[in-house]
Amino acid sequence: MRRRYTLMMLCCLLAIANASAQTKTIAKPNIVFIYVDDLGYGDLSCYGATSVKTPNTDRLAAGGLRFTDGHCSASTCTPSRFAILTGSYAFRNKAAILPGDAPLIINPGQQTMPGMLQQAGYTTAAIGKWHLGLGAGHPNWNDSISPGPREIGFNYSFIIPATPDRVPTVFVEDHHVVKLDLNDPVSVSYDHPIGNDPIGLQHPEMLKMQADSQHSGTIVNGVSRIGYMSGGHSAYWKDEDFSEVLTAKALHFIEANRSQPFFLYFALPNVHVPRMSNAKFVGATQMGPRGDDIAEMDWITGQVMDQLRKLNLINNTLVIFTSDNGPVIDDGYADNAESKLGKHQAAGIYKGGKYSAYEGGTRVPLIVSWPGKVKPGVNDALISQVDFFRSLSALAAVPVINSAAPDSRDLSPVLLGNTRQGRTEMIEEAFTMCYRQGNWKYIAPVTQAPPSWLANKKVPTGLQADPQLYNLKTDPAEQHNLAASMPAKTKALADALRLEMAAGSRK
Ligand code: NG6
Ligand code: CA
Repeated sequence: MRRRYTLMMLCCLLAIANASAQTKTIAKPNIVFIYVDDLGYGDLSCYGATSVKTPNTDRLAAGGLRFTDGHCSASTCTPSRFAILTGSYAFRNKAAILPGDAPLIINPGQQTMPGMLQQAGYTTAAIGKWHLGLGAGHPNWNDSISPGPREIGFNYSFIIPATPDRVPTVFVEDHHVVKLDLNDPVSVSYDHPIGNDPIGLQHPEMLKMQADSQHSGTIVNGVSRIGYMSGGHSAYWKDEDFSEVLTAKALHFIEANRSQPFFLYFALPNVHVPRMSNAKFVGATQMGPRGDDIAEMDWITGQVMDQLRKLNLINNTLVIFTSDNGPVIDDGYADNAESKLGKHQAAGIYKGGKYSAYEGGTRVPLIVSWPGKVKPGVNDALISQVDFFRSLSALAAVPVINSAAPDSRDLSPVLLGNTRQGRTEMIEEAFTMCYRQGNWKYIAPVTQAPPSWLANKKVPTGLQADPQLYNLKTDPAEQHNLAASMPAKTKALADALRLEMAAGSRK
């Protein structure tokens, strides 16, 4: 009797141990998030590009799941990044493109995606472009810079504070500017020139590429930037070294954390302006610096995948590859991107691109891979990056606290390729609000004047005084505005958008 009881207990214990071992392997994949900057729907060969070859990204897509209706939440960077990390649409926080000395726009008290994973035992890192603000605004770059990534859930950070075209042109590692000499302190201003360094407006002869007036501030590495900066010369980055410096940091983080669950948020500066690839990639394509920067981006992706393979982590790592907004060809620097574009369609068949309310603004490449878990193929489900928060929480079996991630939906079955049933509706932001409902797309009339520099962009922005309605099934390129002929449908979508904006709903 006693023996039978012991045997029963032993079986029970074994069953429990087995179950928990299983939850461990299933529940805590490493997560590597490769976030490319300004990469358009048509910029990869696996999405139809022929003027540039992206073999590493194509391989990721071939072994994983490639989405055809995946969206960043906005057609510019800061809002999209805010939405990913908080699970909240950016308009709820009025998050817009930030200057390089803006305050951190994510509240350290709120649950964030990295914070949630950290609570579940993940080691987390943000490497690459940040652009979500630092400190309380106008931080002292010569001191400890806080709050920043470390205060919102990242164990480690090595960042470009804003964008490659904005000062300060220095890396910040955790709380400090890298290689700073305190005898030559950094100051930053976005209102008026400071210090003695030349500025582009006055010294165009010193420039590697000419720039528009907004990009004509302090010259660093032969390129004039947005904003003014003095000091910090020993800490200046060299744009051509971005790929090597950042990739080395990412590979090191993966190796150092190989034996425990990790989350790597790897935000590449490619293919944002100024496009200054490493010499290894200059001339890699016929498209000039923008094409070469795509080739370099593909190499970086290959390096990350090779590292995962080499360390035998590939089967236990969920890789998500996507972009923060649609493509832009001329974004302020004379880099021949327009003249060398040829037949390349950076947004594929879609209209518009970065800054645009049309599909080209937010429909971006989205590839997910996790061998053995994600069913390979192509998926046309509607999915937004704002959904990663709750989807990852489900995949990693980590609870989201109630008030967090109000706009995020758990679409983990979609990410795993188990269903094509994604969102039925979705908000898109682009200096106005857009609303998808199935194949219908509504673009609200503009209510506020967009930034004046937007008027110089060649990209169709979709910003109009009248409402727009498109049927993406029959008119994916948004050529026929049906708002006037379908007033009831237009009103229904406008009302649904207003309701969702007012509610902050989670369905
Ligand atoms: C714009 C800049 C553009 C780019 C963008 C941010 C001008 C005229 N243009 O304001 O060059 O920096 O902001 O890009 O200033 S993003 O990908 O980070 O959203
Ligand atoms: Ca961007």
